[in-house]
Amino acid sequence: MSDLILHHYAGSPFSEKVRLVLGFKGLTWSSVTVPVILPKPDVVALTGGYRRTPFLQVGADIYCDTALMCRVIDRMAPTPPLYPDAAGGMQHVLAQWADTALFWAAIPYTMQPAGLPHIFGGAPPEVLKAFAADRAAMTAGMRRPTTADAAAQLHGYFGWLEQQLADSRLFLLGAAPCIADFSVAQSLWYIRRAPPVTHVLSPFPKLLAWIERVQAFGHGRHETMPSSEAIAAARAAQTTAVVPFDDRQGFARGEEVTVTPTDYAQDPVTGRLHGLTHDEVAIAREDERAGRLVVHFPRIGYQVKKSDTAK
Ligand SMILES: N[C@@H](CCC(=O)N[C@@H](CS)C(=O)NCC(=O)O)C(=O)O
Repeated sequence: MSDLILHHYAGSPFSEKVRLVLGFKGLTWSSVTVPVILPKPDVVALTGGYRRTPFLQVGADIYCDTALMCRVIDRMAPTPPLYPDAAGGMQHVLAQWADTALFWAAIPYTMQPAGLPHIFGGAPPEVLKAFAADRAAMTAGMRRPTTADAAAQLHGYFGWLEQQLADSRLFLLGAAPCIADFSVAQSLWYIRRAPPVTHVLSPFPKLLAWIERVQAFGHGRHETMPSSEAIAAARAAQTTAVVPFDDRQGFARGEEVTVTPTDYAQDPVTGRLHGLTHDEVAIAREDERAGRLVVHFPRIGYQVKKSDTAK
């Protein structure tokens, strides 16, 4: 069994981002398939309520959000670097743009009627209906672009990226890949799963050659693991992550807080503050089946709030 357990599903773009990072690093990992829609009892046992996909488990440490997961993978396996100095600070900015603006154009674009059968592989209408209802509830309050809006946005975005590759560099920010390549790749990977809609990429030959290079990293080596085994592994382990505590942020170590995504799938996770920095918040919680866990989130994109029930 590998130390790294990725909880994911095949058709998830954010999971593909992490699978490609694992491939780039040449790592071996355990693969737990999670449900595509709620309910997700075995996910919630480990995360405490966070339902998004993927998440990473290292023993009793649970890492939510790919922004943090990628940093953890890079810390555990530093070579080749995922954040090369040569790619500078803009690699983070570009990755964040790709994980938000580009992603939210690529998803609605691909889910147009011509793309849907390829995404759902001939699943019966009830499955599509249940998926649509689940995602509508998860993104309540968000205004999603129409297919025409999304196609226009993608044309603009892909033009920017094509221009970036115009000097025949191999990767977006230089000769070596960096985090931005993997964040951008997930959206192109998703569109390319639906051949009738991939024509949006046709005017961008350098971008098409680039995505082939990124996808060639593959996914590393992985073995399937049932979720019950992942829960048992968490129960048998103790947290090993050391997260410093910055007491200038208005919280006390051990205080009960909730951590909630600020964009969508706003399910709060409650626990006692274990670590807090400008980059990360870690909370300790108990689960009946999984035992004592530490659940980690990035600081960007999450609200940390004193819990109403805190004493
Ligand atoms: N900011 C999050 C976004 C993750 C995300 O939105 N994942 C999608 C799947 S690609 C999701 O959670 N969909 C709902 C679900 O799987 O339950 C990250 O980087 O991990």
